[in-house]
Amino acid sequence: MALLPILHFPDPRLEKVAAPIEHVDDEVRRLAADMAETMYAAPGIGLAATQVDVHRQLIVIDTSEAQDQLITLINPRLTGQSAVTQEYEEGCLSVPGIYDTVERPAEVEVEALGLDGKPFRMKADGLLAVCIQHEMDHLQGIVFVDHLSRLKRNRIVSKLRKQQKVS
Ligand code: K1U
Ligand code: ZN
Repeated sequence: MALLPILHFPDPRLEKVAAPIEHVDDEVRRLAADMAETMYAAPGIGLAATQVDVHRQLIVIDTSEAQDQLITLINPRLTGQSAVTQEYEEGCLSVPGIYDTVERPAEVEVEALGLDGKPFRMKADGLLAVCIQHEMDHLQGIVFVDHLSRLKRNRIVSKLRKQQKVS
């Protein structure tokens, strides 16, 4: 297994739209394992392939306290969402040190392929619903700061560009 480098906003590669995975093979399972290792090491509760510069529809998530409930979603598709919304202060491994509130549907239903290549459905609420939507956004080239006002987003871009110049 290997730790993968994570792209940092505003890297334009974070704006790429991920392609569906046609075959769930050993290469995909290895990428999923490397992404899980990278997520746990960061530490984080989710990671999308886009963030490690692989533009394929693959997400890993673990929102459990003990970090022992890994969920892998391949080609995830939103099949339902609640009208009721929730606000959550989100963070992102690609936007280090920045946290801000995003409003999203409180409950979602998702269909995806598992590591065995078989389709499954899951319902989520609370933090898991937030994280699924945040990671699915990454696969569409959307970062959580894109949900903030233009003013806030521009301030974050300037701050991170300055930090990236000195580091
Ligand atoms: O997409 C990512 O970069 C992962 C991101 C997921 C996320 C967090 C919060 C709301 C929505 C989505 C993170 O994991 S940021 C780090 C983080 O939240 C965390 C780190 C250690 C322990 C607990 C949480
Ligand atoms: Zn993120």
